[in-house]
Amino acid sequence: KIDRKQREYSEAAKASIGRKPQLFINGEWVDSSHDKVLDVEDPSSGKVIGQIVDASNKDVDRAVAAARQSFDDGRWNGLPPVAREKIINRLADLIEEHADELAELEAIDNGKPKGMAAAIDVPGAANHLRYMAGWASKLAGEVVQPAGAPTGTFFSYTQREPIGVAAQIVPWNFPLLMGTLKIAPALAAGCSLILKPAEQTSLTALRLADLVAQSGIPAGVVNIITGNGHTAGDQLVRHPDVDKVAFTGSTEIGKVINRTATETMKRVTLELGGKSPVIIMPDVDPAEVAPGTAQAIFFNSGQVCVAGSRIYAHKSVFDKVMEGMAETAAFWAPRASLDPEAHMGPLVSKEQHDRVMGYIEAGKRDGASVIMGGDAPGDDGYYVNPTILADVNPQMSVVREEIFGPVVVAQRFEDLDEVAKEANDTPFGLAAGIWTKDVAAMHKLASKIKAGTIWGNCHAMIDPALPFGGFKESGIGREQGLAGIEAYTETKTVIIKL
Ligand code: TXE
Repeated sequence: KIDRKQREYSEAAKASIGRKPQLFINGEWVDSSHDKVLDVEDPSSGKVIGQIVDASNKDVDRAVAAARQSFDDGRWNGLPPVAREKIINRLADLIEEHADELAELEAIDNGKPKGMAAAIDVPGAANHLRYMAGWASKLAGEVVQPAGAPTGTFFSYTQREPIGVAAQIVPWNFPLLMGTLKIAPALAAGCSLILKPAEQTSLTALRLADLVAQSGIPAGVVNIITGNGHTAGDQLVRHPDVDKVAFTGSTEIGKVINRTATETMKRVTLELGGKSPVIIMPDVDPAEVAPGTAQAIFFNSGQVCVAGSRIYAHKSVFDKVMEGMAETAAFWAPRASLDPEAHMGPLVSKEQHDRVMGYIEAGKRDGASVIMGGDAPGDDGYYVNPTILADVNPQMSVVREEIFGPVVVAQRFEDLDEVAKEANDTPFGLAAGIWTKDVAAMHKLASKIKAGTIWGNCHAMIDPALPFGGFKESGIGREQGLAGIEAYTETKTVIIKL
């Protein structure tokens, strides 16, 4: 049962939560043009704890104008790259200096355990900034010999230039991490930007704005505005002075954004939903594998785009893997996010809670059997017990659709060629996990699975240096690595006749 005593906030968290609803535009905290606000909820208790601005179209225009001006006058992209690198690293230092406060705020706002936020989200945010800061001074074009002209008759080269103003729209599952993951390459490339966090989880992005102001990033380069997606988000995507849109969220909204952005030919990167398969081969030790495949789905309450939500275990190890996963139930039992014992918190919102419970009920109705969980603790927060459904078939909604909760569907397989087909039988293509000691089988299967990232004997190992993105309906483009910063540049070719 949920320990209600573990819900006391620190003074620093109270100060952040109680701040006046404002927007961070042109290096300053400003009031909205209207008085519409959105409630901030603590999903561990279901209580409203504060308010944020629901930005108006005028607010969005103001933020875009600030970004545009800061880009056009070169106050950031005109700096020597090493100067940008130093300032981005300073922002990473500030995040590390405020690590405990940011982890607590994230836990309160999103519901994830504070220990997880402290171990994953906050250091990850600093790492993404540091990694991309280094690219600022290393981005370069190349000298290219024209194929149809004799050597020495033309001198031609390419150069990488920042795209301009980027609108960055992020979801609620890793609010601070997603926000910094988006701003890091944009800043390193020399872009100016407007970041819009999700309406459910804006507190750490607002605190990040304070740190941006202290970091030495010039005013107007980073603007952070809160508000609804279908209003403020949509206005950002439509705005003619925005050159690029970077979005992480649902495939449904990704399609809408892609269509809207195309009208003004904006550059677009989209990181969307997934239904990632986890394939467990016959040679594994089930006792070793089960904690890893449990973590693949239950980490962050399953609210992870790459969550290992479809298990395909070879029939010879299926039962043992299921037993091993069921033994992790106590470890993953949901607790309040500030409970030091928590490994899994509530879901982010009532909407998400009801959505996930709706899928579980649909699975049961369709004939799935419940190996573990399948219910909710019934507290006033948005908790769902970690759930494993078996006896499912490929037509069921629990197998086909992204649930985005602590719910995994488990199936047996016999034939290796068949399992690749089953794993690929999805509109998504974000990630996959393969568990085996057989190196050749691992590589063969890795080449057959249509997904942007394949993990072997691990899951959700995400790193700033490794390109990340989706095949099929899981997205467009890549974030992180060199590809991640190149996505914030245009290539210019210069050809000079000698
Ligand atoms: O996502 P939305 P929601 C999936 C997951 C989840 C489902 C619904 O399956 O259950 O989506 O979540 C902004 N123009 N993922 O409804 O709506 C919005 O304000 C511009 C997977 O919360 O996609 C928020 O900042 N922006 C995913 C962001 O988009 C718009 C993570 C995400 O919200 C907009 C989140 C519009 N018209 C959900 N409408 C992942 N890939 O990790 C909304 N937004």
